[in-house]
Amino acid sequence: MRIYHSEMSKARRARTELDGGQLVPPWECPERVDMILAGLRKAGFTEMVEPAEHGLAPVLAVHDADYVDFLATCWDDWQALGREGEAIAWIWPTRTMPGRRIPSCVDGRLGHYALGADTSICGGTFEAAQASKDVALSALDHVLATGEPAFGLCRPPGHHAAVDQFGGYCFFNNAAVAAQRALDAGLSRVAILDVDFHHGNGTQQIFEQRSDVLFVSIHGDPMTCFPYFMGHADEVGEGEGAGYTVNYPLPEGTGAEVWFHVLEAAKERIRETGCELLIVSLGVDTFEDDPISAFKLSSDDFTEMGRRLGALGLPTLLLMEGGYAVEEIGVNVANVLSGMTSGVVERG
Ligand code: OKP
Ligand code: ZN
Repeated sequence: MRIYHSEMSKARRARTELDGGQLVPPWECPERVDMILAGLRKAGFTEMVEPAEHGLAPVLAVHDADYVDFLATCWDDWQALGREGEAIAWIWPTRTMPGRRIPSCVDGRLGHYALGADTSICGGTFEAAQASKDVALSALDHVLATGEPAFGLCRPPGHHAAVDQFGGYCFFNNAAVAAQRALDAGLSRVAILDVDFHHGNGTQQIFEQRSDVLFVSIHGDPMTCFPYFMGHADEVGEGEGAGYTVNYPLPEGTGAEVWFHVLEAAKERIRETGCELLIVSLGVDTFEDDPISAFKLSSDDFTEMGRRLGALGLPTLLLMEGGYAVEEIGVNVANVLSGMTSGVVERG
């Protein structure tokens, strides 16, 4: 399987994340990229490819132009104020104080465009986000041209990024950008299956009123898990999109037996909806030793995940999302890819 990745993904090296009342080094670190590449090489994957530049047009097809402009200018605006730390949102329009205008100053704009305080903006963030969507788009081009699966080693991840908000380590929604591009290239319907531990709130928000992208997510119950305010089972899409959003929240502590049972239900929804392309938001933070998540999949379970995903028999684009057990992230990702390329196709 072809692996797309970019050295520019490592241009974002944030120093601070607000976590449990403290500023800690971010869990989402550039070392993840090298550990994944090392794991893939060790598993025998040799075809590593740098992405082609795709520009901002595919990003602007799903994200708001003012939001993209904010990401492009935020760090310079912040630095112009002589600030020492990284740019972190700290006040928001809220239920009792709905913001009706977008502030002009950077602190106000941060509150408007951020969905949480966990993710700081630092130098290199915009460049890394651009590299990440180029990785997704180049991997998509390969899948569309060949029908073969491809892996986009996206970093930073994307599934929390909404039409005009960043957070949860995400800036551009790589899976959404790729899905829209596939539709613009002529496909009629695309499935995005999000297996990251955290609910893909951004992907859901981008597509929840549409029927041309089926969004299916298996994740920690938002009653106790980030991002807390989206991902319940009764969120099923709206208007034209009714029935095209499918959420499977699961309790903390969920292990392989239940998780794979739910995966088969998710696959059935994808089969019956008639999708021409499968995009997998591939977080491996469902791993039992993940430091910020709470499912119990083993490294071997990721091989089984790949086999079961491959059994759908659809052209498949795998895009990296989360995974913070850095020592094991390489083997876990490699196992998904190995499982996918080794499997037998089931009949739908
Ligand atoms: C991103 B992805 C830990 C802080 C959590 C947000 C988690 C973002 C997960 N206490 N920060 O879905 O893997
Ligand atoms: Zn996650």
